[in-house]
Amino acid sequence: PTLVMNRPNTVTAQDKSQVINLEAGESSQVSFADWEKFSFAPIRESTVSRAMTRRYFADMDKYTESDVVIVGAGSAGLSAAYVLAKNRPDLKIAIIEASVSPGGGCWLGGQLFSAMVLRKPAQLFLDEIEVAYEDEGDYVVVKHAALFMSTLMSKVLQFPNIKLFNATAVEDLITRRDESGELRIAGVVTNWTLVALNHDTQSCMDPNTINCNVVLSTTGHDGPFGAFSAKRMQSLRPKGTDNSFELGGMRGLDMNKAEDAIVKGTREVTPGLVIAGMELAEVDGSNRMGPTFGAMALSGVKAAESVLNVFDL
Ligand code: AHZ
Repeated sequence: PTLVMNRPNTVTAQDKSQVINLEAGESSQVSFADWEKFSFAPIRESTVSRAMTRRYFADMDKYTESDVVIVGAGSAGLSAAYVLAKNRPDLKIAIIEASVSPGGGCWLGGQLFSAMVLRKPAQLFLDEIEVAYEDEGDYVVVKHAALFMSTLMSKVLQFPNIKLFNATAVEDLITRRDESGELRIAGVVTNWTLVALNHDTQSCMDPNTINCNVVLSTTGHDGPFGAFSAKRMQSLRPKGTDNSFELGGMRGLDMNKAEDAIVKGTREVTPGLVIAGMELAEVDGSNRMGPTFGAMALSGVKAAESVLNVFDL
């Protein structure tokens, strides 16, 4: 049998005699049986540039007024994005991820091990996104964390109302004072991550902005890139002032306490800003849970609910 690629997307095995073997571009089939006759459809280099840049700038134009901006494409952020986009196809959702490669700390189960543990009832989220697992009673095991992350990411990226801007960092928050004088988060200030990392070495690299109704921050626990919005809120409302925003600081590891606390605590922490995932441990001073991922998925689910509550819908 010869492998035949029927355009688009379906791959079937067929007997070589059934394959009409024409030049690519002229046929609805490409046979891998005869590489001598193989060639790609022609293209001009500028066409490739335009194909990318036209779409990117159209997306920038479209999402500069978003309904929701999710900061950080780790397990909590992407779980929230999935639930939000699935339930509310009318909302425009921008995901801003500082790294070139989205996924955060969810490519391995822990240390350098592959298998990923999720305590029940987080298996319900795996059922929803159709990731297989072994049932071990109180917990389930996915054979590779990358299977969870790649499946989740692939589903998120297919929603028409989501745009992921990766290699882009949120470097500040847009703030407003409402009539009562309370600070409200009204969007994010962005820059290419490579630019954000070079503000000390170059001048005049002003940022860009995205306005939105609600920011969902899921930037992980404190580190070079972590806990971004929590730390910015602390500096916007410093200790000793009225209405100060103080950070509890993430505590040591306690799986049992940590996972419940993160899911229960996921909320709008200040008007216009919902915080979920491990960034919340820095706000509330809750424990870390280490290599068990159920709380990240379900904190994402609860964050989606909190975001919709901000809209009062
Ligand atoms: O690159 C970051 C990562 O992909 C991204 N990020 C951070 N700051 C950003 C900024 N602008 C844009 N200013 C930013 N993106 O946020 C993502 C965070 O992903 P994560 O996997 O670190 O966070 P999470 O809360 O989804 O999952 C954390 C999982 C746990 S628990 C744990 C422990 O207890 O030890 N450790 C990890 C990694």
